[in-house]
Amino acid sequence: MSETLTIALSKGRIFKDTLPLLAAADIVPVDDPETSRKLILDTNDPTIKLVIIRATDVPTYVRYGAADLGVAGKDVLMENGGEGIYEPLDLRIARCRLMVAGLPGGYEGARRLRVATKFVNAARAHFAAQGRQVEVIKLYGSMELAPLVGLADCIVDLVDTGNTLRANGLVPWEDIADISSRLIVNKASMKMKHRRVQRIIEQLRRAVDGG
Ligand code: PRT
Ligand code: MG
Repeated sequence: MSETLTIALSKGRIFKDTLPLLAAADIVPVDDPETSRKLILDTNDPTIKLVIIRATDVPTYVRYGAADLGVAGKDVLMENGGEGIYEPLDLRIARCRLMVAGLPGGYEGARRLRVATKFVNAARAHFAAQGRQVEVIKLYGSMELAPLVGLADCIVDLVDTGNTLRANGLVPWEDIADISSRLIVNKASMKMKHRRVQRIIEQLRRAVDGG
């Protein structure tokens, strides 16, 4: 009997985009997380389970070894620390850009900029590198509202199509980083379950490369 492997995923776009890659590694979930309330999903392989958790919790499960592998956005890894985990593969899914955005006009006026974001660490690092004095206001969602009601001068948020910015009369001011999702691996699992983990990494790598 082979040891169990656990893979941590979030619902929504990451699950949807990871499915075809997992299928290329012969891993097919038995239940659909969008309709099932189960948090642990069986797969066609009795030794492989998927755990379905919030996107921001994926690195935590992998760091503590509650999951051997996981899929997490680079934004999440930048913000909550990719420390203590391996990041062997860019899966090139759920792509978007981390941007500064605000009302048309951009950086004008000399006063200290107020920035609303859930990415406080990435925002602080970005503006510090520019030598710009900012006050960062932590929000948990709907960042686009902040400049409209005078809570902040600008936001730092993820942008894909730009539709959300446009719908709220905001424009991109600056690019901070290109974002995609990464395969992450627990360090002990990489050693103790080396053969199986390495095999999955290689199968996913081939699928990403279109092979
Ligand atoms: O939704 P929940 O609060 O549970 O968690 P989450 O928002 O962290 O998870 P989820 O599933 O929404 O996002 C998971 C990952 O997908 C993120 O960590 C990113 O790496 C990646 N991703 C890719 C995105 C987007 N594209 C994206 N467009 N995450 C969020 N968005 C949001 C963005 O924040 C903004 O509100 O979509 C809106 C902008 O989209 P456009 O197309 O209007 O520009
Ligand atoms: Mg979301």
